[in-house]
Amino acid sequence: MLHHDTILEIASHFDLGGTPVAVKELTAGNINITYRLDMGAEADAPRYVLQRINTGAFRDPDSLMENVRRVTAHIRAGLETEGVDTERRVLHFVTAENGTLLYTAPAGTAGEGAWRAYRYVDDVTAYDRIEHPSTLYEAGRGFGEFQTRLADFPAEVLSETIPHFHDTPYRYDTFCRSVEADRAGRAAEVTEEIAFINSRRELMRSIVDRLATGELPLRVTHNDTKVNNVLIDNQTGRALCVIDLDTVMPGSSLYDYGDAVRFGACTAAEDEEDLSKIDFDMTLFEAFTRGFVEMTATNLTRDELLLLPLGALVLTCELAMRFLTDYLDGDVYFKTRCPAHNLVRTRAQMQLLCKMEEKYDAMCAFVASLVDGGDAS
Ligand code: GN1
Ligand code: MG
Repeated sequence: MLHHDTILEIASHFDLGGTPVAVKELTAGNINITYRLDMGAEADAPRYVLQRINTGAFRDPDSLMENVRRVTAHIRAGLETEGVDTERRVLHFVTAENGTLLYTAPAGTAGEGAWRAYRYVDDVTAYDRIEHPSTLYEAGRGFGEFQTRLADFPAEVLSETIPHFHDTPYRYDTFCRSVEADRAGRAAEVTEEIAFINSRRELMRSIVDRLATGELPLRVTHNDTKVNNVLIDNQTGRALCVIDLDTVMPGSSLYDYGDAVRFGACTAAEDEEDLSKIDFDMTLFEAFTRGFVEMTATNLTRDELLLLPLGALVLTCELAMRFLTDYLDGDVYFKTRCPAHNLVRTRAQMQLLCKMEEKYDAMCAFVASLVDGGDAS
């Protein structure tokens, strides 16, 4: 964690209406560095999130914040039209002294880099593991609603914050180059994992190829839908607000659905070492799917809905490959807690993918039953 004084100095460049009395690091993300700022000891004192954008991953933070500004404004406007109180239903970013949503701390200073702040949403949980199907159902509704709210957002105004983010064949080429370069000298110890990825090469083309032919439409999507990116109200148990908007870009609905199911219906953590604990839970899968389809059925095409389970397979394989690529590159992208962390993550995603492959027909049958029973067209 950065020094307390450094964080307070960074915070002083934002219009927070005072000086924080407490700072806490929030460690759930794998990319950005995140702190919660408490503006007073009282329970109802305002709180903020202060976050340093990882500019190794996001090369152009100004364009990124412009995307975020537009997307949150669009969602806010939609909620207002419906007469909904927007306070806890969309992120509210705070203006910095330069009038933008970004403060850039000078190079060479302790806090150097691009910072942003937003109002902390109180009395909510961002679940790392969801065990109750009813909560996962809500997460499905939350991401489905997000997708639907952006259905009329003009995709052409969005910058690509990470080019080729879910361009899985492109990532496969990058992976092959990393195997070849073997920069960290680790390729010889992971031949089985490399072979596993190579054997799924065709699978990894299956969304991008369908986008290219038009079989799947290009939409504005979130692209990073781990279930801890939807805030669940502690009082009502309902999904309130989708967070982590850095990768909102044109993409496929299968990415959002697939990544959420990958994370949410797994019986263990993303970096579980004991592979016997990793399974794909059909009850959780069904709950998420029910919520997501309920909120998107009038928006997505019938073919798209029927193909949703493919998203879970592709995104799980893609992430196994991304973790393995980072392991081969010497851990330069994802935050890691130990040298084997990316390899442990790779193996966990491989195990999960095998479990999904076993259950794939059942997954498709469930989605088909929802689509046939509903009003999707
Ligand atoms: C990263 O930072 P976080 O945890 O929200 C990554 C996602 C991965 C995820 C795996 C910009 O997300 O793509 O699925 O880790 N985000 C980026 O845990 O690469
Ligand atoms: Mg993220």
